Amino acid sequence: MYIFPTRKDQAMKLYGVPLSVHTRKVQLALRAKGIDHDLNVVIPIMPDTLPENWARLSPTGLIPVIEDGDFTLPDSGAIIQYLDAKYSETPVTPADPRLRGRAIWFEAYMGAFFRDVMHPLFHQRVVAPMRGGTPDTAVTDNALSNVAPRYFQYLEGEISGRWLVGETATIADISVGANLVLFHYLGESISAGRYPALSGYFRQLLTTPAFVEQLEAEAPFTERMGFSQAGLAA
Ligand SMILES: N[C@@H](CCC(=O)N[C@@H](CS)C(=O)NCC(=O)O)C(=O)O
Repeated sequence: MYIFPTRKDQAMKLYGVPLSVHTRKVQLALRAKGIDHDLNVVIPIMPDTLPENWARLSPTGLIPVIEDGDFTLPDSGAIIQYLDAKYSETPVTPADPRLRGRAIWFEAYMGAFFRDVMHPLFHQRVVAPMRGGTPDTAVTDNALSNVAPRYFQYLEGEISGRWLVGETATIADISVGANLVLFHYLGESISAGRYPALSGYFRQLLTTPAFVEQLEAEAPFTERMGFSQAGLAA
């Protein structure tokens, strides 16, 4: 029997923002593992949101970072490995060597998807207007028409069941889902005609308790920022 850790009195501190893919990744892992956390909103492009000791907390300046008692750690991948080692009774990284290798591979693959698709889209559609500029549609068109389809086609061929790897939710699913939520916030969607397996898999992922809880928790913030969850509705 699993004893789920609930530590309201000493909740882990997470620095990040709900709109961020990598903050969402850590939040989804925490929720899947049943671990409480307090989110401290830090938006790297807004200097007045940065804690005084930010340079020490985040050597790259990126979010997320956790503070667990006197221990701090940046980087979603490192944080999830830490959480899996500390709360090993509810793993999101499989123990089986092949499944483990594949789960970590998909996490890395979605890191590349973030770099090649989500980052340019987010930068053009959100950051540029915040800075008084206009989105460069050549960049967004390229990301959507030439780059994203390669990633989606690959994922389409890898999905054969409810979970991307093995018989339970893993960091692979968390990584795909965390990215695709932002993809939808930005007004895009996964074509069910072109990618039926990926689209169905993602829809099912959204019904899992960790995703339901996460979307509910981030809604007030993302709605205030003008993003809608309508495209994520069943
Ligand atoms: N490898 C890092 C990537 C973190 C990352 O790219 N964070 C983004 C938000 S999702 C960020 O901090 N962007 C702010 C910036 O680029 O200044 C991780 O997995 O945590």
